[in-house]
Amino acid sequence: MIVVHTTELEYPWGTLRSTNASKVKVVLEEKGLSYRVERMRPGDLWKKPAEFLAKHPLGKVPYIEDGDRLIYDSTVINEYLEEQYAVPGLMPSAPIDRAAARMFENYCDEAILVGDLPGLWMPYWSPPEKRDLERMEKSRAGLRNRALPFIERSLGKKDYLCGEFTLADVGYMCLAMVLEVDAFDLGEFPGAAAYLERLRGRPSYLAISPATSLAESSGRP
Ligand SMILES: N[C@@H](CCC(=O)N[C@@H](CS)C(=O)NCC(=O)O)C(=O)O
Repeated sequence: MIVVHTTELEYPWGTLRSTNASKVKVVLEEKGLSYRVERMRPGDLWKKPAEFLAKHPLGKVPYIEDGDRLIYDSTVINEYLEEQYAVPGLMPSAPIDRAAARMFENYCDEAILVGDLPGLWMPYWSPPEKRDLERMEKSRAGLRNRALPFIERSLGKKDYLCGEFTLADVGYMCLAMVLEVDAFDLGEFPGAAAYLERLRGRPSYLAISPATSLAESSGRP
């Protein structure tokens, strides 16, 4: 059984999860693999005790253990899962289409998960009175100026970024998760709104949905 190491906590405003680790949970669910979630205390994520650094040299989540194999970095893990557990396949077959899927994933990692999303997401790990509202508003503006027009443009009339659901869409499911907690107004972006709702409708989203408790999202047998 695969073990996913991550950080997840329940709050009155929903269950919050590491965005990068959520990418991995979605792929494990999409592939129907058996896995178990091991949750690290957020304090350890920042203090980086030696036993944690021994597993992930950067002291980040996610990392997975698949038997005696240890793999870190959500993109690397998902590529590993795709190659090791090939059915159902989550990548297009032609090299140029595979490159397109990787570019969409790279955009999500850099412009969203590292770029504009943390400023909106991190404050939710604190009570409302301790949140930096200015930082949150700046992040929302960043998403409106960059990622959301990109999604709108890239989708065109397609249901998913590469036509069918692929690894390209997985990171955007984490955007869907954060914007659900934030009740973000997507009125200006009807294509992106429909896309994010489509992603929320996939059964794999239940493993990362803010409405799913920790007890209900600890893995699959
Ligand atoms: N590129 C890495 C990024 C991992 C990452 O930044 N994870 C966050 C949680 S979502 C983390 O562990 N942050 C703690 C830190 O940066 O020290 C991946 O995709 O796995």
